[in-house]
Amino acid sequence: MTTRLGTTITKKIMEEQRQFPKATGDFSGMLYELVVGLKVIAYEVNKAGLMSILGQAGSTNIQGEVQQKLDIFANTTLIHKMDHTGYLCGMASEEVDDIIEIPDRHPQGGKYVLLFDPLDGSSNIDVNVSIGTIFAVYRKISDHPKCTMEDFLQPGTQLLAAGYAVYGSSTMFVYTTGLGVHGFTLDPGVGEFILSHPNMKSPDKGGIYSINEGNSINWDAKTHKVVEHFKANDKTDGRPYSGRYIGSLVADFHRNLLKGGIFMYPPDKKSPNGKLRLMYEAIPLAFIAEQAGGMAIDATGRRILEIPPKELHQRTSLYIGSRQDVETVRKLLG
Ligand code: P6P
Repeated sequence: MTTRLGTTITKKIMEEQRQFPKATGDFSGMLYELVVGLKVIAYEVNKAGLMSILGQAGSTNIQGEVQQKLDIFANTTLIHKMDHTGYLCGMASEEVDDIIEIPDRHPQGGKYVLLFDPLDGSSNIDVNVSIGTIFAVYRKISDHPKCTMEDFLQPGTQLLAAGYAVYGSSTMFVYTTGLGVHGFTLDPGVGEFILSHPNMKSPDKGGIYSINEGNSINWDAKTHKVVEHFKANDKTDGRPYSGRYIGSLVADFHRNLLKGGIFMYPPDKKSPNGKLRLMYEAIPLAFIAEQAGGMAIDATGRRILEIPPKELHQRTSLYIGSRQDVETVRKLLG
């Protein structure tokens, strides 16, 4: 509905559902439930400093990364929010080794699978830097009654929806179902996400490059050439670009989506396949980038959405953002 508050996310989801006459409402219902889960995470993140929920949990995840208490809270929140809805046949999380099946005590036969990074950038939690949640939704494709790995290892071209929440100076929810990218800002007083950025479009060429230059000793010659390109002095081309790197993928991506620019995480000696995760980081953000007129490739120049996944937690290099800037990188890496 559109109230004095503006257009709520409920109304936007319903508007999009109406474009699919055969829709049963399950997809919309699944998105509603997910949004509630994100609100719960936002509430906890935004008061983390006041609770004993900061700091390390004393455990590590499959990535070998030290888990923060909020990592585990966000992961548990999404799993418990979504596992009994009947909309999903399974989930996958950065924090969990294998696929997460729907317990037999809950409704079975869900049509969708949900993949997520429950709290990306969590090393920044204790220093009050923006962090985020990233998600991707596919249709179940296997004819097995329970979900199988085949349902998860689908290329990004098969995505039904993707989005993220960014917990920063305000909490925003940005998503696409293939009908453009829409941004909502949480009105904490009412607890509603209100449409604040309809039909988001990324500037075709930016003025920002985002990369961790602390890794430069591990870069290859082509990566040095790419970074030097954006740092070179060519006023006719708007260079040098400004360097901006938050260290939270969602925050860096969101800034570049709004202002224009390119985020790069190249392969290097430490991370020969890149550091970021294909299934629940690169693919969902690539879907959003392309829907907003941008572009996303890996170091070989492949479109992220066309990379055939082989493993649930596989890594990828990533160059994502304004179309002209990513095209420039593809030429320089060629
Ligand atoms: P580095 C956070 O841990 C993360 O997964 C992304 O959010 C972020 O873009 C990247 O890693 C930062 O990695 O190696 O620059 O610290």
